[in-house]
Amino acid sequence: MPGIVTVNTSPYEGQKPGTSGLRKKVKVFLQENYTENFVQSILDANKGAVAGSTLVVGGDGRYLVKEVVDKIIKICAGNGVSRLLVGQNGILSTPAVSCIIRKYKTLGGIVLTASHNPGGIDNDFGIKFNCANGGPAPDATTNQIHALTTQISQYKTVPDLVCPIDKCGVQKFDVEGQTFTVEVIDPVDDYLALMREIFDLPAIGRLLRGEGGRKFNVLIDGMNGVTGPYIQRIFVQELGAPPTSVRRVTPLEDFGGAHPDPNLTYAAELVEEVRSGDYDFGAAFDGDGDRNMIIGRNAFFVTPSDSLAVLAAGAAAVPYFRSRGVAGLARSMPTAAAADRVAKELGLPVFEVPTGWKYFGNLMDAGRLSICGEESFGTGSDHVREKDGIWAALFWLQVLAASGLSVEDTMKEHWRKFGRNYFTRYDYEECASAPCAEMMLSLERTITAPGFAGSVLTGQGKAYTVAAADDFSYMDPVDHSVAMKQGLRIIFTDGSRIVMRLSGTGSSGATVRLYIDSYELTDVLGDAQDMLRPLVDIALQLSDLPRYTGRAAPTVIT
Ligand code: VG1
Ligand code: CO
Repeated sequence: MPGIVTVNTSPYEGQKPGTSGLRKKVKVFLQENYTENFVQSILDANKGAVAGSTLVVGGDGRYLVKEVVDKIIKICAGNGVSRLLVGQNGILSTPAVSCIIRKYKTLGGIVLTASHNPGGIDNDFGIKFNCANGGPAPDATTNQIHALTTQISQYKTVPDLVCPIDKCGVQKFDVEGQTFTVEVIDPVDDYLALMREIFDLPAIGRLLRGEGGRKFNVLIDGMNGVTGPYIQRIFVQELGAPPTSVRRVTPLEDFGGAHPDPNLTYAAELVEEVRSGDYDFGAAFDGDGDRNMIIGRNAFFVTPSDSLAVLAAGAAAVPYFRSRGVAGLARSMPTAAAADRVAKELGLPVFEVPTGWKYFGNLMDAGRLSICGEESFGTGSDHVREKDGIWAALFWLQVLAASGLSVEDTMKEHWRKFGRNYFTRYDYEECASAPCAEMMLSLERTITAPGFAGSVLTGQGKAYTVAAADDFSYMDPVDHSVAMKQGLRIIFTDGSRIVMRLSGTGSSGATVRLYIDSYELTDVLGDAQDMLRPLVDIALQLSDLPRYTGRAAPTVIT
């Protein structure tokens, strides 16, 4: 009979969850008790509720996931958790974890992922706690977890408990007289069941198989991340798309060396294949399956902010929204305001929240928000409490099946009706931290100085008048919690915006994100980079970014 052992430990600095969980280099997590400390702190933050509870555990298949699942099983056993639902081989996409937490009404879940960050022994790992609503823990909880990591002196574990996770099934253990159950579950079953409830999958299947005249060729790219098994099951087995319509569908510990971030830079392989092949639709997802990139024939690119707006406008094509209606829309602050125009047309409320999916949860739980998104390739709804890549691709296909249009024509129709929010994001990845912090401070001083509002800024000969500028702060309309310092923004009188913030998901150094959003009512077919160059110029001059970062060009342009 395996027994509980109390292990003495001491705190590590810096176990502070960022935008979405604790993300560090694998080697940091490999330090003695580093992972154990954080997991014990998660459980301690739920004190009182842990004994007798059920938790979900799974991750994106990256290096270290299996080892950490094993540690979590042992620590949960040591802390009186009564049941764990664990994805087979440790595999569960982030939206699937959210789905399973909600379906089985568990206390929460532990997600092992660094999402879009590269994997492998020299790259990143991450641990995130999701609450009973299925969503990422709110700031109050992550702050509490962090506080506990600074004081931890012991953790409890059951070192002799042996629990293989390579086969589905129920395993029961007697831990000092209490039954501890580990249920290894199929990673896809529950998620697929939910997709069947939400969508008219047979209609999407007919489109993909070319029944009814119109053959629609898709190419779905798992980027060697967690979505592989989901893509196989849903697109090939369930919808009957040919096996050639999927690629990179085996989860690999290092993502095959890929940077599993679905954007034009890191998903260039997919873009090239769709551009040169006979494809009507391409989609790629990130390492943990919550992000999506959508492209059309000839690799026509859909900006995530536009994707949110198109899906919101087309929600009636989806049985889930037809029967429940749409209560409201939301986007993160840096996301272009295209969805706001749809909300206006449909008479719906629209919420602007800080960056990070955790800020949508309360609104969804309160029944005020149905569909939301972020410019960072995140789209989702209240079917779970995470963004959901495969759901977004199915949503697009449902809309296209109903309209009979191509991706490009759908987008152009949308712009003709609503006007277009041109959007671009420049990422300067892994810069030195100190000068970036200094740059942000200096920019904040500039834009909050008296007289800045009302001033005229010029880039490439085009003049813009500043209407307002601030460091974005947000009060949650449901629980009135406040999040401060969520990004510097300059809003011009024509509605154009410049936003600058530092990333909260990197594992080392600083990543600067510069977002530009500008609205045109009729001039909707221009090139985004051309249209936005004047505002980019203004942003670079004002922030002095090239000098502070030493970078003449961004790492990624979206
Ligand atoms: C980024 C994105 C943000 C997203 C977050 C988590 O955060 O900007 O919109 O919610 O990643 O996505 P940051 O702080 O680096 O800008 V995921 O797919 O990494 O969980
Ligand atoms: Co992700």
